[in-house]
Amino acid sequence: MIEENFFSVRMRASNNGAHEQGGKHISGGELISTYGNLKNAVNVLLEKALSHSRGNPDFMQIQFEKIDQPITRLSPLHVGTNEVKSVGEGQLVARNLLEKAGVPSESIEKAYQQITEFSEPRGAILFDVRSGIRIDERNEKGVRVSRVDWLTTNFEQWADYYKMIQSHRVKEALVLATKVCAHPVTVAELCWSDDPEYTTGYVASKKLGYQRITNLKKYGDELGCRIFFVDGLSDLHSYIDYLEKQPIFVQWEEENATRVN
Ligand code: PML
Ligand code: MG
Repeated sequence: MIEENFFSVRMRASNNGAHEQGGKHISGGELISTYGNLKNAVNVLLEKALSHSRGNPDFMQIQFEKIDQPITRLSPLHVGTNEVKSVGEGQLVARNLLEKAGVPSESIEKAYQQITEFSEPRGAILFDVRSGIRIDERNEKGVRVSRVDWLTTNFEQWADYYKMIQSHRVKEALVLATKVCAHPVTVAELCWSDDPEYTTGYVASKKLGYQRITNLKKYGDELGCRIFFVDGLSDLHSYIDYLEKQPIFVQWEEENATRVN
């Protein structure tokens, strides 16, 4: 049998120069592709960055590399949607969910005190729930979760089954949250987009699943947020290595599903 090779394809785009030269982050994207699909994969990421509401990029990098490790398959987190009427209500729901997921309330408070600062990195912040401090040491870069994907046909079957919108954005976010929450030290993730036209965000955890919250920031706001709350992290390097390098395919099996609607 011929083993098929898979490739990690990554894109980052910015305006006013490259990110490392202080350019404004416009868009980023991750895919896993076969060799035969690379042209299409590159094109998907190119399109994503060329039509972004954060603006037009004047720098873009798209790269691919062969994946040498075996790819782990994970079931998608269960999804719930919390309809809220205001940002205030949405943020209250987010805090309650974080607490339910196991983040101590003092730690949530400390994270929220630094939320503007935590919006600056283009990647995620790692936040230790015991000390209440940021621990990733990645400054303005943050940690970028990579090597993740979900085959479109399988995603569409999942979306049909649960009557979810077939949104590329939801797919990407759910894939990322599924990978992050599968690691034992992750207690929860808090996220909202840096896209000024998108106000829905989520809290995710193994226990609660992927809990969407329909209003977590004001329309027009370009400040996003992505915080991974961690507990018991003894090896920062291996956690970051998991997030950046361990290849994951999300794969949904109808027979394991529980219909919720
Ligand atoms: C992003 O676009 O960067 C994050 C989107 C998070 C919410 C996606 C959803 O609607 O579930
Ligand atoms: Mg974005």
